[in-house]
Amino acid sequence: MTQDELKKAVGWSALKFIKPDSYVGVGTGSTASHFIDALATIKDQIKGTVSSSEASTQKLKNYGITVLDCNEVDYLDVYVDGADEINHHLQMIKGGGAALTREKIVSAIAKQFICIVDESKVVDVLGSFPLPVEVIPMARSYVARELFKLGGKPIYRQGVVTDNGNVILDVHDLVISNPIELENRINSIAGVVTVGLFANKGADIALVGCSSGVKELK
Ligand code: ABF
Repeated sequence: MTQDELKKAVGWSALKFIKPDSYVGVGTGSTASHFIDALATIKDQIKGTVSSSEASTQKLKNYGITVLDCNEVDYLDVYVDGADEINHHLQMIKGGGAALTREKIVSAIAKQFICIVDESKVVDVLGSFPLPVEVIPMARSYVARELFKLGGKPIYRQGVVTDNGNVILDVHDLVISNPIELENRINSIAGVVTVGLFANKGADIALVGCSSGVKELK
């Protein structure tokens, strides 16, 4: 199976976690896009969605799926989204699609986070994928210096402005042996909006697309 076929398989397999009359958080990226295709087939069974990006919002609305403002709901029953890397503790690197801030907000209000990935995203140690950090534009150089002190090599993601009007630094060469500690440390740097480490609050279940089928990691 191709990587996209594996992504489609997990995107559709997430439907079994969508209960009637639920509020659904929807992620961003190509795997989440397959989930939206699947969600469209049951759109009349859910109360609505909260989206993690303008791109996903557009796709949801094109299907006629209700998209609610995050401030209209107290919680989400489930959040379904991809990841760039996920370890065996279900901690993740996210943000390759530049949607990490809204993704972390949607994850925060969800009772359950279902991560949908193809097998290439599962790693023993996070960090081979450059760690995205969303930064207030005026603080870009200062934050880069602070990230360098942490042992990383921050690269400015040229030409990218997030849905929130901020910029992204992608931090290379990190070996993330303590994801929670690093998430908290980077969060404390003035000017950082969001770090793409989902470690304090990881996924509850990972659906992993493999050539032998979809496996559940808990
Ligand atoms: C999104 O999923 C982002 O956090 C992450 O970059 C992306 C993975 O992209 P894809 O599913 O296209 O591999 O939630």
